[in-house]
Amino acid sequence: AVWKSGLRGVHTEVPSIAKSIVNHVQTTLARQAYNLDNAGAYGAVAHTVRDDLIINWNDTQMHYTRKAPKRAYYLSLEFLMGRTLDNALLNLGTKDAYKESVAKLGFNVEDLIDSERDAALGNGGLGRLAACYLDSSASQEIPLWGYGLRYEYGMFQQLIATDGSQLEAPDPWLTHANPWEIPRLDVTYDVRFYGHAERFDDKNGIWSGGQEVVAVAYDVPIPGYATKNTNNIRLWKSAPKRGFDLNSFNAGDYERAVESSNSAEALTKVLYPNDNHMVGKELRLKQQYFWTAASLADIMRRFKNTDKPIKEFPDLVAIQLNDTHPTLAIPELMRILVDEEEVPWKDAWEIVTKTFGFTNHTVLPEALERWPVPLFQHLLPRHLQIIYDIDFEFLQAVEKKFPGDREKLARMSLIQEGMPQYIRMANLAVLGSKKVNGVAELHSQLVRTTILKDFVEFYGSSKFGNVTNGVTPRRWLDQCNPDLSNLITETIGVPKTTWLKDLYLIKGILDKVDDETFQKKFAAVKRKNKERLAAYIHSTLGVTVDASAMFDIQVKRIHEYKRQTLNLLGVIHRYLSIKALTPEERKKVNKRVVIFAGKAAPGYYIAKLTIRLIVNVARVINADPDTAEYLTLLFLPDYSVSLAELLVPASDISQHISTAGTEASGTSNMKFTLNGGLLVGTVDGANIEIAEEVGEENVFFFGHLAATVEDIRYQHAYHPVPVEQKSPALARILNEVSSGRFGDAHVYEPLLNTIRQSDYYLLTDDFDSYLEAQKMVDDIYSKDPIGWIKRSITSVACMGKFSSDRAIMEYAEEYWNIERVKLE
Ligand code: 26V
Repeated sequence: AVWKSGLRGVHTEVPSIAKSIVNHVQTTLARQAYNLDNAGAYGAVAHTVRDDLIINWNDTQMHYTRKAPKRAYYLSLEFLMGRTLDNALLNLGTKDAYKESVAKLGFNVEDLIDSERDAALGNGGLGRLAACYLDSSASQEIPLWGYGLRYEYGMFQQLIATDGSQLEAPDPWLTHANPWEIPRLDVTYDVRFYGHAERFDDKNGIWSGGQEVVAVAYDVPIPGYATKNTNNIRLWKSAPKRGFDLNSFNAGDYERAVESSNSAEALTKVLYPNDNHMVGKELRLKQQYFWTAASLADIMRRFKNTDKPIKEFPDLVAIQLNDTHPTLAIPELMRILVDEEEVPWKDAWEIVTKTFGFTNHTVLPEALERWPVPLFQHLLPRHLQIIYDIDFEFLQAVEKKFPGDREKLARMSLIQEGMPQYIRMANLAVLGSKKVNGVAELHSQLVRTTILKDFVEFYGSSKFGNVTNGVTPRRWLDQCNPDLSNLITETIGVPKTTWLKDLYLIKGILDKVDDETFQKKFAAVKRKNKERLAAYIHSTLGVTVDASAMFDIQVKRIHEYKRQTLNLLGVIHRYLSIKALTPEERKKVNKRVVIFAGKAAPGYYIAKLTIRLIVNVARVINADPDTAEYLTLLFLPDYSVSLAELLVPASDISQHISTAGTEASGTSNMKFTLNGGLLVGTVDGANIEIAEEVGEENVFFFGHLAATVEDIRYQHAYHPVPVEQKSPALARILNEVSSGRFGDAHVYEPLLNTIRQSDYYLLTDDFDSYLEAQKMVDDIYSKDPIGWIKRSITSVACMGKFSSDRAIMEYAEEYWNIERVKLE
């Protein structure tokens, strides 16, 4: 294939690959080839692949520069990449050749692949989505770069203590050199903080003094699948502007001498481990400004190299804001244009509002970013002036359109009144953007009718759209489930390199849904994946699970809105029900293995209690000989992208059970369904669109709808009904937990009280409906196994829409107005 054979030496043949590996052992690693361990072999292989990536990277960037097309930039504080080697080999089309070369040298390529550490520069959905979008942009030949931070410590490692509590350990992922990055020590920008700002009558100004920190670029090549196009993620590392303070050094005060250089380096030390929860820390705001300022300076420098007049900036540049985290890019671009480029304010604002797009990923109020004005003023005095100027003009326009509506003005202002005042980043992102979108139909609808309602009335609805999320089928089907991928290829008679880039083509397997031979092969793939997971469970937890049992999986961040507790209470119900049966009756029970995994934010008390309760309930259930054959409950520690790659292909059902209206989209729901696991879910996020595609009869829906949630919360507050009345089954289970049956009764009271008292997430209202859905699952799985397989086949076949290729093309065509630029 063409994309494999670069003119200047992407390694495609076994001898040249082997030669290069040995060469890297001896030179790059400075080691002897004859006593090499797996880690050394991994390093040498990675460096050989890195060479391949760099050749394509260079060719692509040269091609983009020469053609000077409009480019898109994806600004994201998180890129949850996972491992790179396997994906690079797949996308380059060289996996077989490498496998053979590595074998010749006495190693197994799968072992090397598994020895790689995850790049975990993200919390969850938002960061993993960014990683899928980069893969899709390169694969679809869309000229796009990601911009982010090069955190020295990624997402913390999760340990589970003997009492079941989550413990956190740092993730020093860079301690063994990272072969997947290219340091660009010559690409640097100075970024200012603090200091003094002056503003003049034309709304231009000067910002001076304060402290400067240097941003240093590190590039991560992103190969497209079955194309030479290789995109880029540019990650910034902070460094002190001057090595250290020589005066203090000479005076013998060594601590003082390195103080400011340490504080500069602290900026990119660590990823904030909060997901869907805002904490107003100065260091976080510093990270946001450091990253947006460096990225914009870099984008501006690239634009200026084209020698186009500044008003054509939006014809060559589209910048997508991944949530509000990079919203400072809006006042920063204004500052560059007005203060540095001397563009009149009005023209500058026109440029800005043609350049940016804003994606919202949550409507949870506690996740909406607001910064205290005093903190902001101290750190970014000039940007505060600019924000005040934007706000002033905007409020005048609102007043003109809706005269006398003081409350509307107060709601829409960039400044929230109070002591202190706050800056509302979502409002700023809306004002500064050409288009705003949510991440699934229901979510985008909620954005338009709740948090941004006033803005829709003001701007009109055409500014507010939807792009339903997607996932890359390269990692989330071909890499994690090669047997299913091969089965699809042989069944639909279309080459893998075609259907993996046009996922709608997998519909072809529908022809075989009634074919017994195909059903058997399909079921055998699932079984093998479950056995692979069972082996992992045995090796990590020492627990033996029966791969013939139903595997029921809920893996995602631990959060009240995602309702892991609802699942757990359902498991306790199942346990008590089985226990109440006679040994004879038990023989008819559908066997289940229920698996949880996920991290809790270190400061999120209730989420951490949830983990502790899961672990302790598991301890009791798994030790009970009456039920052991029928029910196993597991909490797998340290959930990660790599662990997801093992879990996703092995589910019979997976759970996506957020309170309706709270989960913006979800993306693991797409991954599980694409791999033949059925969904138990609420009518929320992308669950709805998955059901539209695969057929509602193939999804186990339950629970109240988003439209009624507010009314129910009102009832909770003003006409509360005791749990005993609403759901006797639930009341009994809560009492069992309170009675100490699962240990430490008093420890769990705060968690149980969230349900007994305000029950904000409606567990009491949805519990019985949840049990009914689970009963349907049990009935169909145990009584109609063929029917189950057919549902599973049909689901896979209908998942074409959820490729991130579709999503990235929607952004390209409808939001950025950019086209493919193929490297020949
Ligand atoms: C927000 C914040 C708030 C400030 C402090 C730290 C922090 C860190 C991350 C976030 C992002 C929250 C939004 C988020 O992750 N949303 C998820 O986005 C997924 C991709 O669109 C979507 O599938 C999930 O449903 C949604 O929860």
